[in-house]
Amino acid sequence: KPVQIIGAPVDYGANRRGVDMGPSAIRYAGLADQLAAAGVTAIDSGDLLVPRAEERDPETEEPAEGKAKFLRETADVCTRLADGVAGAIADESFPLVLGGDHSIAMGSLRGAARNAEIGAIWFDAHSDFNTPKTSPSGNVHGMPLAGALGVEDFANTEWANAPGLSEENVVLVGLRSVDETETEAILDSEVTTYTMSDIDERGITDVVDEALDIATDGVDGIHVSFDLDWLDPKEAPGVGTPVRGGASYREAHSALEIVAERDETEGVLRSLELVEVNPILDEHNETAELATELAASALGKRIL
Ligand code: DIR
Ligand code: MN
Ligand code: MN
Ligand code: MN
Repeated sequence: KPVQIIGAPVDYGANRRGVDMGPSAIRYAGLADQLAAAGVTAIDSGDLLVPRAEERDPETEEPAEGKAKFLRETADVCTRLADGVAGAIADESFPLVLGGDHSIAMGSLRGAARNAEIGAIWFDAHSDFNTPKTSPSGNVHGMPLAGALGVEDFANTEWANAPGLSEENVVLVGLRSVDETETEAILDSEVTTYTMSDIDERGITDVVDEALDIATDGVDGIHVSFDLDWLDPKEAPGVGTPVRGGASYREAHSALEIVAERDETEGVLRSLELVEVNPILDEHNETAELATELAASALGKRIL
């Protein structure tokens, strides 16, 4: 299956800080070569057109209550991204979405879930389970999982909801920064969570194996959403909200190699996204480089 690269140069989800340059940085870091090394054919469909944040008013009329900066703009991009992802799948290619901040995951998930039941694995330091009402920051990159699942005030936000995605098939891996406002919603939901402590105790292979069992149970395929801040900031300094104590370089590769192995035997992987690479905060583009390597691991690159 050919891979279709879709760039989403979005930085509405947090205060403008350079994450919109992520797709360029990842391509510049050698994505095409890495994908070739993984033995996959790639078509690059370029970047979605994203209006400059500076030319937009971050205030938005909806939602009636709460705060979510650039929600209108996010809705517009996510709607087009959903079409792109669904279109790639309909064309029998594999969507590889490059962020941009994590708000774009609502578009990816909605697209991947079009005419399908899907699961999702969320590799992230954060749970991204805030809503406009609960968010302490108003940054939409802290909300996409709640949006896709239609949690609380997102219940009727059609552009954000992915009806084919059920909570029972959603797994968060490697949590270490959860807002108080998110905790109750997560515990009230049917999603499965693994914190960094779970990885410490059980090891990455065991955790990811179990995450795959849960995410793939009874669905047509899974979406893997990979926030680069899942890794420890020593490995991935080029992210907007680094949190100490993250996954190591080897754990990250191992996690995605396990995903690739499961995909080889069971064909479970439906779409993949890599988000939150910020070249302005990075050191010599190393986080973007890491993203290219991780894409290759997820898509089946092997040492021998
Ligand atoms: C925080 C940060 N929980 C918020 N979220 C981040 O703003 O809602 N998600 N950084 O990736
Ligand atoms: Mn995130
Ligand atoms: Mn994060
Ligand atoms: Mn984020």
